[in-house]
Formats: sequence, C-alpha cells, structure tokens
Amino acid sequence: MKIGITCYPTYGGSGVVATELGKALAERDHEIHFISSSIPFRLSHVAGNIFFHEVNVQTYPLFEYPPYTLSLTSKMVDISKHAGLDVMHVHYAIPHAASAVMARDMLRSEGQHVPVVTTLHGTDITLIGQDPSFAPVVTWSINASDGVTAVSDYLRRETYEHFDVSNGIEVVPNFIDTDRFQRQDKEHFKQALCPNGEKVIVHVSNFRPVKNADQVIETFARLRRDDLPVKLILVGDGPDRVPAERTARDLGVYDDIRFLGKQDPVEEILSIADVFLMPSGSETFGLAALEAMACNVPVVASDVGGLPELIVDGETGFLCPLDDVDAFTQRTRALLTNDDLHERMSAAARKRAEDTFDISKIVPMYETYYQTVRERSMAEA
Ligand code: GMT
Repeated sequence: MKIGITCYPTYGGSGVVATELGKALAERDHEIHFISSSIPFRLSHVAGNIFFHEVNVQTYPLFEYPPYTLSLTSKMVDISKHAGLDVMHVHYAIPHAASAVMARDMLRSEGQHVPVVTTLHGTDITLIGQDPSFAPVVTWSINASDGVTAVSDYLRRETYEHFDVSNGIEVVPNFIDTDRFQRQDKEHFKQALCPNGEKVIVHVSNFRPVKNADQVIETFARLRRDDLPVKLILVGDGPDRVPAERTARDLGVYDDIRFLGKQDPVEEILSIADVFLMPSGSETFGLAALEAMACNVPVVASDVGGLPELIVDGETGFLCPLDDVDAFTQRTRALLTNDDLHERMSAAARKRAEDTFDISKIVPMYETYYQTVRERSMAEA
C-alpha cells in the first residue's frame, strides 16, 4: 500500500509512534510518505520506500497566524495525487484530522478515493481538544474520518464521553521495538554517574505540567532524606524543567540529579535505571513507561488514564494514587531496597513489553485496519 503519514515531528509520543509505525510498514514493503512541518525526529534516514514531504507554510503581511492547516491540506492533496496514496493516516486530531478530511473531500470531487484514518493520542481528546475553540472541529473530524483508532481503551471511552462521536473507534495500543529497547551493558556510564554504586531513578518526559515533574523531585528528595544511596536522571525538556531545577535546589538535592535534556538513545540511559517514575496527572497510554519496561525497568506511576492497561500493579511495577508522593516514595523505596522484588518486577516488565506490546504484534493490526477501512470506503463510494 502507499500510505501517507502526518504527525507532529518534534519531541512527543504521538510523533514517535507515527514515525516508528511508518518505518515498520516500510520494512513490510509498503511505500510511506511522511507529510509534516519538518522531518520527524526519529526518522533518521529517508531512503528506498520512505519519502518525506515538508509542508511549506506561507507568511503574508495579512496573516498574523499563518494558516498551517490549509498548507497541510494542500500538501496532502498534492502528494495523494502524485504518489497515488491508498490511505492517509494522521496522528493527533488537531489539526491533522481536519486537514486530512478536507483533502479527502477535495480529492473525492476529482474522482480519487483516499480514506482517512485518524489516531487519537492524548490531549487532543483529554485536554486541549475539549476547549470550545477546538471541540466542534475535533468532533466533526472524528466523525468524518473513515477510520478512527485510539491508543487505549481509556482514550476510546474518554472520546465517547466528551465528544458527540457516532463513528466506531478501534483500540490499537502503542508498541515498542523490543530489539532496540532492551537492557544493554552500560557499565562505564553507570560507573561514571554512580561511582559509589548508587541506584538510579529515571524520568523521561516533555516537562509539561501534566507530567508532574515536581513530584519526581519531591519523591527523590524524600528518598535522599532517608540517606538512600540513589541518583536521579531527568531526560527531556519543556516548560517545567526550570521550575524542576529550582525545586531540586530548594530541596537540596540538585547535586544528585542529572538533567540531560532531550536525548535520542533513551534505551542507553534506561539501561542503567533501577526504577522509572511517571507521576503524571493524565496519561492515555504512557509510551515512555513502555520504553522503560522493555529495558527491564519497573515503573512506579499514577493510577490514572490508560496506565493500568500497561502497568500491572504489583507485578510489572506499582500504581499509586494521583498526587500521593508518600505512596510514590514508599513503592520506589521498596524496589530500591528489596533485590528479590526488583528482580521479579524487572523481568515481568520486560516480559509484558515483549508479550503484549512488541512492534511485530501491533503493526499488523494497523495493516488489517487500513485494509478494512479501504474496503469499507470503496463499498460506500
Ligand atoms: O497528547 C499529548 O499530550 C501528546 C502526546 C504526544 O505527542 O506526546 O502524548 C500522548 O500520546 C502518547 C503516544 O500515544 C501517549 O503515550 C501519551 O500517554 C499521551 N500523553 C498524554 O495522555 C498526556
């Protein structure tokens, strides 16, 4: 099949999922056309049957806000016509689904059928999508898509609860390449960071308020207060990074923390981790937690959103009540001080990643879904 994929190219789970999906589909002999504002950060090379088409956004003295959505639509039309796309798969509803539906309708008026599959990822439904300035368009574009998927059952339920959606929604969970994401020998790195054999806690996020980065610091500070020999590595960047640094200084733990900023080879950092913390206020899936699990790292996370579909409480990690820093501290301490418990959970975390979320199990679900959507939309045409 010839598949158009649109996503946010910058740091973020939906872009990662879209890019890894495109790469995996290309390996299965599909022709993939990424259509985006810049090259997706996980797309290291464009070769063979992978193409990248940059959306050219025009400025004009009248435009206080250049209309990216329309430029994207025009690019989708252009690529669909010239590459002969069989399906357009857009990730994150705003504004990608609206652009794709408009492009599809324009193509239809010229006799070309390119069905649209929209994948809902997170805040497009749980937060920003519910704002009155977006909600009617989100509702319309979900209902007008030829196929809709959500990354968890929770997200599917949230969509029906908050939007007047009549379209069906298929749950296709996120996935992980367990060959790439596996524990590697990074002893030299561990030694450099933890010369006295300290344990390592890792948190990876885009440091938006929903990630509750301050609770990671607070949990860490409580563990250090008990003199637990432990270091904290923070990966990623965003608006709450500077406040997190301030909190670390205020709590006197800054010197035991490494703020690494945005990093691509996350699996190398996860390879020296003992516990991964995810105290998010909302999380539809928690891809960063899955990456940790694949690297044998048990996750201590908030009991919210889609996280219980990923983390089996007491087996592959722990789920704690939202904002309960005491519970986070207690569960993390247990994992850092009880070797048997840690060994059992890290093996179970890896096993769950392999058995349930391996890329080889999920990518065929998308292929089958594209086929179903194509046949259905052809029949309706
Ligand atoms: O919805 C967002 O906040 C952005 C999105 C992203 O691009 O990072 O994150 C969501 O999609 C990821 C991939 O499907 C999920 O793993 C994240 O849990 C989800 N984020 C939230 O729900 C906060």
